[in-house]
Amino acid sequence: MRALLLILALAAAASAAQDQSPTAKPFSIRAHRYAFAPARIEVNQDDLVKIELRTDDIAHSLTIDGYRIAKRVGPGQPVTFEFRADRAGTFPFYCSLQIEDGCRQMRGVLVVRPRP
Ligand SMILES: [Cu+2]
Repeated sequence: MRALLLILALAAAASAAQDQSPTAKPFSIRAHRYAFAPARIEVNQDDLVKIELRTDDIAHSLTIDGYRIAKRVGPGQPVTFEFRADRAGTFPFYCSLQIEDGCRQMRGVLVVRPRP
């Protein structure tokens, strides 16, 4: 009897967790000399953000200090990464690989809309 109650409790917890599961938000971002496309991504707080980053020219990075993210990408070697947008706000991102001066101009912004 106790085992049955435990199973019911676990099932209820699992379905509750599923109800609250955030929407996965996929983005494809291309880094190139000297910009990101798109340069602005908008998500809702707690979304699971999935970014596929690629470049066709030289190595770049996508660095979001506010989320402690720094991903390097090389030509022909796309990288995919995920993070939970758990803090609302406007977070600049940039290319931290400044092999070429132009990379200093590579700027973008992550906007995380606060949950209602
Ligand atoms: Cu760059």
